[in-house]
Formats: sequence, C-alpha cells, structure tokens
Amino acid sequence: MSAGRLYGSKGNPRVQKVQITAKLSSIEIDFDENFEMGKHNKTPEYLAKFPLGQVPAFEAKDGLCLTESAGLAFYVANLKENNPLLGKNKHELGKIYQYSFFAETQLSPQAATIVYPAFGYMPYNEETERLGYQKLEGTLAYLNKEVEGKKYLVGDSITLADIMIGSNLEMLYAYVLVEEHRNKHPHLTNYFKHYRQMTEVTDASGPMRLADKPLKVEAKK
Ligand SMILES: N[C@@H](CCC(=O)N[C@@H](CS)C(=O)NCC(=O)O)C(=O)O
Repeated sequence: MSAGRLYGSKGNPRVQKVQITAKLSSIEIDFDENFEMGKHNKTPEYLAKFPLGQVPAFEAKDGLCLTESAGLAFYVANLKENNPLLGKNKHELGKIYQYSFFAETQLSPQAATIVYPAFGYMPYNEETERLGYQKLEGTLAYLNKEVEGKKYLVGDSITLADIMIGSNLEMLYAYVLVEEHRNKHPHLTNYFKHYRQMTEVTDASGPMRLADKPLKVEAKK
C-alpha cells in the first residue's frame, strides 16, 4: 500500500532524494511524472496544503502534509522499522545527522551559488561566484578525506548520509566538475561514481552525467 503522494518534477535531485530513500526502504509512494513546476505547485489546492508553493512536498495517507526534501527523506525512512538507512546504532545516527545537515546547509547552497546563475535562477555576480568556488573547494577537500578508502560515509552499507550528500553532489558532477577538477578529489569522485551506479539511484535519477566542459554562464560579460 502506498504511504502517500510525492509532489515535484521528475529529474529534480531534491525529489530524487525522497524517491531513492523510498526505493531503498521498500516503501511505496505515488508520484505523478507529469507534474509541472510553476503550474501545479501554484494552484490554490496545492498552496492550501503547502503554503510555500515549493517542491518537493509529501502528502501522507493520513493527511499529514510535509515539505523540505531532507525532512521528507527522514520521514519516509522512519516508516520502515529498524531501517538500515538510519544506521545501526545512535553513534551512526549521529553521523548521519551530521552529514545530512552539512549537505543541506553547506553543500547545497554552495552548489546553488555556482549553478543557478547558469540556469537563469539567480543573477550572476563575479564576486559571489569567486567566493562560491572558494567555499566549494574547502567542502570538496573535506568530503574527499571523509570518504578515503570508503564506499559509504557511515558504517558498511548505504545510509541517508550517502543519499543526502550524493543528491547534493549531483548538479556539481553533472555541470561543474570537469575531469581535471574531478581528479583533484579522486576519493570523492570514486565514492560518487559508486553511489551513482546503484540500481535504486539510477532508477530515480537516470544515467550518471559528468561535466565535459566548464559551466557556461550567459550573463557573464
Ligand atoms: N530546502 C528546500 C528547498 C525547496 C526548493 O527551493 N524548491 C524549489 C525547486 S528545487 C522550488 O520549489 N522553487 C519554486 C518556488 O520557490 O516557488 C528543500 O530541500 O526541499
């Protein structure tokens, strides 16, 4: 039986975060692949349930309405008793929280600062871009060390930590990190490639895309 309905567009890494979590937890959720951003999330019915008008959003079978992709992933993972995605003990869960909050509060905004101006979601600013790359470099170097010699961030199997970090690396590997840059962080690149070839991940996210040329920002002079 379905646990509820997930709203959002197919291919959005925030949506995929929830889909991958559900798949790995064997939790069934409904999802309309024809959802249109800017249309379906702005209807009065949608706004009555989700006042910010953002995606992803989740409406549970009991009527509970939730937003925030990371929160949705934790909610869905918790629907399964003793879910290994939440670690084997409190120590592992602590690390899962650590990486998840890091992904949401640091990695995600850094990626957005660099990628969004190229997609036209944000105005381009040279200084903001420079600072964005500087901060991102620190984050990638940190993550590269964290995953050295490891397939998973926490314990010996996939957890929500990998899904949170992996989903937030998606846009970077697809559009920003060209081969030379990927090779600067070899452990992270190997880790990401391993995560990205998992069936549950490719089912939700399609084939892995790796940037083959530097990101082009039209607004740059
Ligand atoms: N922190 C939120 C961010 C949600 C968000 O910014 N969603 C974007 C799409 S990726 C959105 O709905 N934008 C439309 C809008 O804000 O009107 C999450 O992770 O769910």
